[in-house]
This record gives sequence, structure tokens and C-alpha cells, in this order.
Amino acid sequence: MERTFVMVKPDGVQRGLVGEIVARLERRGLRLVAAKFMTVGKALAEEHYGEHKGKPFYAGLVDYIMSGPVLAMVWEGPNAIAAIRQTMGATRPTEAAPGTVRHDFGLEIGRNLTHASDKLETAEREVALWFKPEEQVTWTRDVDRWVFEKA
Ligand code: IDP
Ligand code: MG
Repeated sequence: MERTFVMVKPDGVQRGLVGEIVARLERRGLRLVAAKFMTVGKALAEEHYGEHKGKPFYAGLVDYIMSGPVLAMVWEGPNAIAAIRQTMGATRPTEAAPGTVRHDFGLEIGRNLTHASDKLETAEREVALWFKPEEQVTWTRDVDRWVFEKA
């Protein structure tokens, strides 16, 4: 079972898409582990996007993520990292597949609604950056054996 960090960015919150995005992950069978609705301070924003430091869009990206409240979450499931990246779609909404969040609700790369960890080491780093261990809920669902081959 993989855990991954997911965020509805400020544009997704402002546009009232929190429920839609959470519903798509729930419907897919993924299991919610942690969630908090919060505004992001500069230190956390810069640390989260540290890998992009020095890129031309970095300052705008940090401002974007601090521009309004976000919903920060941890989700889990088999291959959760790849599954959620697929549900969100390609970074550039005009390259995202139809049926993905970024395709269905977005137009611009700098307003692409969501974040999701891109690989295992990123997921581990981001989950730990955003959530304390005691904020992550380990639980089971009655439906798990119908969604997970090995529950
Ligand atoms: P990802 O969110 O799909 O993992 P990354 O390449 O990690 O994409 O970039 C992080 C975020 O930075 C993107 O989601 C997007 O919001 C923003 N971003 C990436 N490239 C550009 C760009 O060229 N212009 C403006 N924003 C960008
Ligand atoms: Mg990324």
C-alpha cells in the first residue's frame, strides 16, 4: 500500500472544486489518510517546491500556493502515486487527457488545480513535510476487499 501527498491548490478551492476532486479519488477506491484545510506560509511553500528553486516560474509558483487556502491530504492505495497522478492529468492542462481533473477543469499550467507527489521518494518527503505521523489515520473499510486485491 502506497501513501502519497495530494493538495487542492488555491484555484481549486476558490472555484468550489474541493468536493469534486475528493469525490474522484474516493470513487476510484483510494483511501483517505489525512486532510487539513489551511493557508500555506512562505517557509512551507518554499520547502515544498524546493526542487523548482531557480526556475523562472518558481517565484510565481510560491505566490500561487500562498494565494488562498488549500486542502492538503494524504491518500493511500495500491500504486496510489501513479493512480492519482493519472487522475489529475498532465501538468499542462491542454496536454492532460480528457476525463482528468486538469483537463476537465483547467486551461493554464499556472492554474492547474492540484498537486500530487510524482514518485515514491517525493511522496515520503511530502507526506512527512505536511503531516505529523499522528495526523495520519490508519484504518480499514468494509469495502476494501472489493477494491484491493490484497486488502
Ligand atoms: P506537477 O505539479 O505536475 O508535478 P511540476 O513540474 O512538478 O508539475 O511543477 C510544479 C507546479 O509548478 C505545476 O503543477 C505548475 O503549477 C507549476 N509550473 C510548472 N511549470 C510551469 C510553467 O512553465 N509556468 C508556470 N507554472 C509552472
Ligand atoms: Mg511535481
